[in-house]
Amino acid sequence: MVNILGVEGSTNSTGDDVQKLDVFANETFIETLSFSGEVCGIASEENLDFIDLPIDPLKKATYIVVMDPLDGSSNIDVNVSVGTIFGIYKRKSPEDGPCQISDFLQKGSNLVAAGYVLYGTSTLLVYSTGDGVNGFTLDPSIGEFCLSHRNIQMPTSGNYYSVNQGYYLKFDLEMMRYIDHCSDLNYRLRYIGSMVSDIHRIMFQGGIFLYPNTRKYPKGKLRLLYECFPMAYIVEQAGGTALTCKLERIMDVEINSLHQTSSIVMGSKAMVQDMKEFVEKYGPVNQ
Ligand code: AHM
Ligand code: MG
Repeated sequence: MVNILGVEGSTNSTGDDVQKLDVFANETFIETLSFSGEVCGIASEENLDFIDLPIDPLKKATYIVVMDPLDGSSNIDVNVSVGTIFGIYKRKSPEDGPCQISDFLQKGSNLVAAGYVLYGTSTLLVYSTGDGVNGFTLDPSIGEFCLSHRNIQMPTSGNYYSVNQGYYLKFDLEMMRYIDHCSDLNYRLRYIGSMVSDIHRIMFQGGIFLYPNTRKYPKGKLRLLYECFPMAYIVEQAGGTALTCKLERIMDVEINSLHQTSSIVMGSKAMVQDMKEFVEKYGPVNQ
């Protein structure tokens, strides 16, 4: 049997256990991107620092890739869907020199493309270059992703809310009140613990996804660069909204370090608007 399941033995930059499949996915993506000729630097959730790739003067690679190679790692060993999240930027530093940290510390609004891969009942690539979102399903018989979901539009409202409700008592008052409201309206709670899967449902059926700040993660748990920016980009491109719990547009949040985290609320426009009203009503006066 291939030795690919279970923990690898180390922890990542935010203290989570690293799984063997995290390492495998990370190494595979880095190797593939290194040979693409298009990418000059990579920042991965699994690496403390960014990777500066050697420059091929003939190809002049100008793209920066940020990625969470395997998101939802706690689901790996129990065969539940996981995903890959990635974002693509243009480098800012001169093309003939090494990459700089400033090439990576770019706001979400600078992304030129982003996407995710969902490893579910089929393998699906959902991708945008800033002109809508399309989905491509892997056809294993030819080894290609084929266009299967053209111009995905997120419903403006829905019946699903997705949050780790086990942390309810650790949320701020306004988030508790909003979650009570979701329950009062008989919204259906769905939480896989794999953001790609949770968002993917919302992309097609409408709903809201929340990962608020908690006592354990006062600044939120999800990483801006590898998780929040790319997913917010896709959500906005599909017609949805993505905000922090302080109501700042995710794409405009200043980023100062590679592994910076944020609270996040995203999904159907009307539902995020509803949540916004709860923050305005119950949140601290001077946010
Ligand atoms: P990971 O990148 O280590 O897998 O963490 C990210 C995941 C998200 O996919 C998911 O929304 C969240 O962590 C679940 O966290 P929790 O178990 O605290 O609810
Ligand atoms: Mg991960």
